[in-house]
Amino acid sequence: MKAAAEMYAPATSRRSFDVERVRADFPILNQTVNGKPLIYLDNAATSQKPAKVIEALRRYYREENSNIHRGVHFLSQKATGEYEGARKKLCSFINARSTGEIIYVRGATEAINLVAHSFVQEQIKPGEEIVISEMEHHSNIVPWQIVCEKTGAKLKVVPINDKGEIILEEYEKMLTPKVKFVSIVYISNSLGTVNPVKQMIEMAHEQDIPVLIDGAQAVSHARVDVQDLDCDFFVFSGHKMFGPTGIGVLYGKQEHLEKMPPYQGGGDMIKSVTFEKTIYNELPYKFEAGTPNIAGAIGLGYAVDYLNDINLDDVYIYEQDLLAYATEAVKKVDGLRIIGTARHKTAVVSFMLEDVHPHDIGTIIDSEGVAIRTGHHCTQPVMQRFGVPATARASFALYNTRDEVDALVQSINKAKKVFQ
Ligand code: C6P
Repeated sequence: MKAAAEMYAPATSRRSFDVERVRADFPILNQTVNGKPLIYLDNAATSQKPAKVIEALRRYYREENSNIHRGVHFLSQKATGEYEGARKKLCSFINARSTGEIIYVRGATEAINLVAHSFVQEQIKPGEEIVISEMEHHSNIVPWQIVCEKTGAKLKVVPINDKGEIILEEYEKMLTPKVKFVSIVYISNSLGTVNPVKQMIEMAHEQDIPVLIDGAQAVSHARVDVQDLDCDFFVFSGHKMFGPTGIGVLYGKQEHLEKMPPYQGGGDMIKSVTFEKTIYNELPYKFEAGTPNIAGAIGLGYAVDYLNDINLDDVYIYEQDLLAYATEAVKKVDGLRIIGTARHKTAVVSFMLEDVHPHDIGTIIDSEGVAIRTGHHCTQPVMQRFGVPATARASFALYNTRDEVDALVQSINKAKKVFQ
């Protein structure tokens, strides 16, 4: 079985990564905040958008706006072509088998709810179990609690160790015949841990248990291949991968999607309607009721182009270096404790500074132009696990630099002085 590091290790970088050129693609970075150059380190919450994506949205609304799949007129055909073209790009981006396996949704949250409602809730019986981990985002906890409330199923939680890694022995023990579904995060948004999901999927499949992978924090940091992972479902949000908000993807194996009932009813998800009987549309349209986020999907297609041009293998190598640099730099701040020290991490540094509340750190840091997130990051059980009310979280993306890390450290030191 492969370890997470092997799964993530790309072939050697094909060319050098020019971060200044990358930064020039993101107009928002070129501004001052509170009189200081903006240093945006809140990428796990949402990433910034390259000019290519912004321009695609602008062009769509200025020149192409029209409803899709409904008109024979020029604009409708054009919008439909772009919308479906983006689906093709997404299909090859994650290496799905066909575009029928790519369902447009609002984001990772909606995708998980769709699977909970139309796949798990449909089949699970009282006393049967759903397995998640202790490091899940609320989006990968609450939908399962709702399913359990409605069906009498039970939620089982795999514990994590003090580094913030899933305890695989506990996971293995939990995979009993009672378990009917596993839903696990690929990369933790509050700890940065990269989970060995390929191995975890294999372990679940040995017991015939289907697996959903929450890839919300994965797709902008490393290459994802759903066929290689062999996951049953994979979800992600466009806005965390340099695309627009309000658009995301549910990937599902066709064999599952075919059997699942629609999540919502309405226009476009039907082949024919009479009062006696409605025939549902084929995949993926069966799950896309109503006028969708057309501009969002098109913009997301341009975000995929952007990532393909830039090469995610190079991004991975660059960000690993930046994470190592940032980890060493913040560790030098007296009294700072990093929460989440897994062996395999991506670009997140969550920390506590003595007994200063993270919100206070965030406010001081903001006055220096540095944007981080403070709070529980929608992972309250992680905060409980580490015995903290909240953390300060710096999360990096492909446009961040070592100089920005230095500025972060300076501003943390400033916050420290204020509160001493
Ligand atoms: N995490 C963060 O600041 P949506 O809101 O549907 O786009 O994504 C939800 C979600 C699901 N899974 C993981 C691992 C996530 O990180 C998120 C969103 C943001 O960390 C906002 S809370």
